[in-house]
Amino acid sequence: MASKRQTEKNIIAVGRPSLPSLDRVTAKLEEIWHSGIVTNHGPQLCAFERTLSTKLENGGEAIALCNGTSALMAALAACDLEGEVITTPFSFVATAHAISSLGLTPKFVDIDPNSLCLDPKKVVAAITDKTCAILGVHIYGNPCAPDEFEALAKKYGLKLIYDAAHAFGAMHQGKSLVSYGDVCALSFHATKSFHTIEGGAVVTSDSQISERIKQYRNFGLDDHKVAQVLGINGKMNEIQAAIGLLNLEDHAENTAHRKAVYKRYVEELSDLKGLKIIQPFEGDVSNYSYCPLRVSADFSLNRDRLLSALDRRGIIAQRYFYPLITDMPVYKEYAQEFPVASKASKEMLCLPIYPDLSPKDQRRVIDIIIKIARGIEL
Ligand code: T4K
Repeated sequence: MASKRQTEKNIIAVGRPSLPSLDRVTAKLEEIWHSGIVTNHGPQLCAFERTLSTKLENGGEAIALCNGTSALMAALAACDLEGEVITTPFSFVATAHAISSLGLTPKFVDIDPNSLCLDPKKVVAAITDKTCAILGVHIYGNPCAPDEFEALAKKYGLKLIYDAAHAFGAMHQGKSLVSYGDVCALSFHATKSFHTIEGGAVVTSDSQISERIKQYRNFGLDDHKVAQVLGINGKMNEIQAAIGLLNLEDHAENTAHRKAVYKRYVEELSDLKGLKIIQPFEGDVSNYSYCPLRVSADFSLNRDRLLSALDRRGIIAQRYFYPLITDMPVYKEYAQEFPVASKASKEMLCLPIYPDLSPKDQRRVIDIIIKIARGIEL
């Protein structure tokens, strides 16, 4: 939750939602008010899903839901799974919650040290006859080995589901990241580079999966309003969809601003010993949602002390993701050694990045880090 302090002036937060101008929002609200339809698959939602499906360019269908967690649950439910789902401990806890809340068992596997996503070699070693699916996460919008996992899923007859909460607009080898896997789930939370305030979507090219998702998000009801399967109320309302339509119009421009912010960090911080910004791999296109900085042992402060030093100066970076999911009390039965994930969890720090971050404020962040690196300010 955003603390009171994060809403104070002069605080530089890790992110700020890109908001369409109020006059455009007002025009949309007037449309909605005149229609009298505020939820349950109204005209805004239909227009949003249509535009989104075209924009994502994967030839599949985008189905909007009320948030990314419901989208993940819907994606898993639509695959009709039973048994163990292999996933990463280095993610937001919603990844594991979606698995557990459907009565499936998460099986956590360590990550790759470069991508910080699930490591395909370690996944192979973890597959058993109980495994039904792999749930990879495109951490910070970087691809979770899509080609390797597609091959693995085919070889072992597993479903491949992607948590693409961070991946809207990101590309791998010329293809949208949402094209990979049987189904993938996006988050459109306000902290994401594209958002609907709260919201999410499932993207799939499999028509059977998409029909199941539509039923799941609407209490499991069929066209005669009779529940055929277990479902939830996962519907996105008309105001969320309208904000989505407006934000889609602004998305390219917002991404260009994010990219400029990201590039300035790379230019200014890359030479500092012990600091490394995670950069897109060759052939990948980032959405610049995050600016993930690795603070290794040869930096003058450890990650947590750097976090506090920034915080004391009004800069709120975030430890995405600390603690590991398997170190949280709710998942304590799965606690074990994940050396690569554990190191990442202690070293990664996401720096402020958003389209409206002014060059002056970014300068403040950069100057403090440079001074700390030189031992001038601690
Ligand atoms: N899978 C993955 C991999 C995910 O990362 C997430 C969500 C999900 C699944 C589930 O999707 P959703 O069900 O959430 O759609 C945030 C978000 O709440 C969460 O959506 C997100 N991941 C997670 C990584 O981060 P916090 O706790 O970091 O947010 P908070 O409130 O501290 O906000 C961060 C900064 O943004 C603050 O410093 C202030 C600023 N802010 C925030 C909000 C909400 C604003 O300026 N305005 C705002 O309205 O969790």
